Amino acid sequence: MDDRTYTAEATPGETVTVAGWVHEIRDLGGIAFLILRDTTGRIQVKFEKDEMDDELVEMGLGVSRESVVAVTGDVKEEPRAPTDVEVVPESVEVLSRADTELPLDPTGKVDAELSTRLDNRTLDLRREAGQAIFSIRSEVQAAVREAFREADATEINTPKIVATGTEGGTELFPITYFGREAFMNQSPQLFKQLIAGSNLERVFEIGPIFRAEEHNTPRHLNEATSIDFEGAFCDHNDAMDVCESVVVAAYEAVAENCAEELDALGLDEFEVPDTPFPRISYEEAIERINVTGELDEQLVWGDDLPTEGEKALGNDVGGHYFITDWPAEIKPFYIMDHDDDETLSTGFDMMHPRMELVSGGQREHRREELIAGFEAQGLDPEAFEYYTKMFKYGMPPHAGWGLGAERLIMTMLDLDNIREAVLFPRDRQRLSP
Ligand code: AMO
Repeated sequence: MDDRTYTAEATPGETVTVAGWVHEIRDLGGIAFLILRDTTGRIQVKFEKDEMDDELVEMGLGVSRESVVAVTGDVKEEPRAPTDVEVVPESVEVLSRADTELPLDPTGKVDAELSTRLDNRTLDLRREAGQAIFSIRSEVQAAVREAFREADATEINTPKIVATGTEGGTELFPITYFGREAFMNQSPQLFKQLIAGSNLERVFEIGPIFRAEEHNTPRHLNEATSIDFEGAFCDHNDAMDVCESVVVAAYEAVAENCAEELDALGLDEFEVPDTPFPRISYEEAIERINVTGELDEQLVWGDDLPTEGEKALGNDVGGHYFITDWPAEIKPFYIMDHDDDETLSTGFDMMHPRMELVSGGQREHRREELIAGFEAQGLDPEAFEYYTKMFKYGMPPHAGWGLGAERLIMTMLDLDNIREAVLFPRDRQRLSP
């Protein structure tokens, strides 16, 4: 739109055209206000009924809430207005009329169920808090990209339609690919490794992953966004260093650039996590969980950590931390074991006190061992020939990790449900919008 001025930039003395949604109409009798909202904030438009053209007054005050209007007029200083300025209108154009009945209250004064909000995301995200989450998400993604570039990593994009799965534990979504069975990719794992073995060496991707999770929980999605890193000539410790720096960079950017958004979310005590994140071995982790007495049954070596166990340990540690040296048998085939103890893997998880955010590790780059690992996990190495083949042509030692973007945002902003951090979540019930 030509010559449009954002409400936040309307300066007294200017004649402007502001455009946005009708947030509220306050009729005080002889005088009435239309509060117009755009992406930068709100501005008051003043109608003095007796002194203004009837048609103009009718146009401005007869319009329903959430209609889209463009108002042209002079900007005046007005200390009684919420932003100290107001517009005295010369013309009002209605660009789109809204129904008088709205499925939810976009001012947020009346609460709505999460499902109603997700069904009406356009309206829902007119609330300041909703807008704040996605502004912060955008800031986080920009900061993460910048941190990766500082770590000399190249951004890549890998296929999401694939012939084989890689992550045990969750099911694959099958699709039909020109008459053949194919799947939606669960992780860029194998592709990022293949490219770490090229001359690009250090790579990252921010992209969708698809998981036919059985669980319908506040922290699982069926389509999530994975922030992935893979670096040649890195071991698991180097990978953890990069992981910590990327997560801290995201927090720092939000602390520095998102004060208003944090305020809209009521997060006045936002803190950048302390570094270094403690690195706790799996063995120590299960001991510490057992000592809390929070679980009905004591954990033993080889158990995966149950959700309540993760929470108990999270409370005990009180900040972000890594769990290292997992039993080899519960980590995927592509994770390398320690040289001096084959029962121990180089796999690690990075945890927020509330939940797991990251899995990673050093990878098995020796072809024979890799193929043996496939067989040990009941996978057919033939199906992964496109991958194992490249290990014949000079595959450097390498390591990496995957971080769930929505879990990062959810924990950073203390959201109760992961769906709050996704525009259009996919879960067992939800396929549209
Ligand atoms: P993993 O399967 O642990 O590891 O996934 C890595 C991280 O991705 C996020 N995540 C999810 N978030 C929401 N809903 C889901 N259903 C979901 N599944 C995963 C979590 C999790 O910690 N290839 C390895 C990574 C690697 O080793 O590089 C992998 O995918 O935050």
